[in-house]
Amino acid sequence: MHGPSLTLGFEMRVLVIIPTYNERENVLPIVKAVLAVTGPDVHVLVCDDNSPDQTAQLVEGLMTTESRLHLLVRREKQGLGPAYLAAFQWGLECGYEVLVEMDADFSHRPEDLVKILETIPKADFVMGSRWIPGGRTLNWGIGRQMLSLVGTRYARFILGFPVSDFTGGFNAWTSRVLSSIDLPTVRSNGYSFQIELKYRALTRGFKSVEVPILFEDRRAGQSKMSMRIVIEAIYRVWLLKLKGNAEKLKR
Ligand SMILES: Nc1nc2c(ncn2[C@@H]2O[C@H](COP(=O)(O)OP(=O)(O)OP(=O)(O)O)[C@@H](O)[C@H]2O)c(=O)[nH]1
Ligand SMILES: [Mg+2]
Repeated sequence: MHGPSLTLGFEMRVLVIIPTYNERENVLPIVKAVLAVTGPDVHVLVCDDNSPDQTAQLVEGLMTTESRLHLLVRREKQGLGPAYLAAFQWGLECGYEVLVEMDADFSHRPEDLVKILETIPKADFVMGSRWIPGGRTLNWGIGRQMLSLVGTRYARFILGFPVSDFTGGFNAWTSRVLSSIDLPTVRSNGYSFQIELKYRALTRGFKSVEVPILFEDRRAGQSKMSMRIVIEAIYRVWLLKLKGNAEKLKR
């Protein structure tokens, strides 16, 4: 269904992290799709916030036959940022060399995961982008498209790095980036989490590449997008900029 399995032209232990909150319709199909397009060096970690819809129990069921699948369950829903921080820490402690962020709802396509992983040898981190030639969104209303585009332009203008999709959440990070950007001090929760990680990596001089992706609106399950997430992104970008300026002055 998703084309040939990925044979990476390099040996690296890869962990694809899928955060979930009430994703019972999506979780097993997305995990199986990722495992199907990748080889033995690529593992999956589902990071669930104790979803009341039993998402984690479904994953546990598949783990009995799938050794490349792992599960991290947290006590309660705390937002995307804290879930990723816990998952990154888990992955780094286990010695994975590439850690990928990927949504459960099929907005991030397994075929684009292959493209992103093939690009990782050329960079310290790779960003999936909806807003470069070859990238696009599908079935997203004009409101969501404008929000995403305006959000990314806003972050780019204030932070001053030429990133085309600052809020995008389909990214691959080498362990050398994640171990040097002081993850325990990251406070962002929603979209601004993606902006903050990218900004921290870029200000430390890490090399990035953007890969075009097709982002399709979720087919099943409930959206967790909220006005709170948007407002957080608006003010966090300024906090990041002010902190960045203060650090420059100290040097
Ligand atoms: N562990 C955890 N996962 C979360 C949380 N919030 C969202 N997620 C997951 O993070 C991924 C992205 O969230 P989405 O709800 O798809 O956010 P979005 O793509 O901006 O919006 P929609 O697709 O419209 O819902 C999905 O896999 C969610 O299940 C959370 O608080 N904890
Ligand atoms: Mg989504």
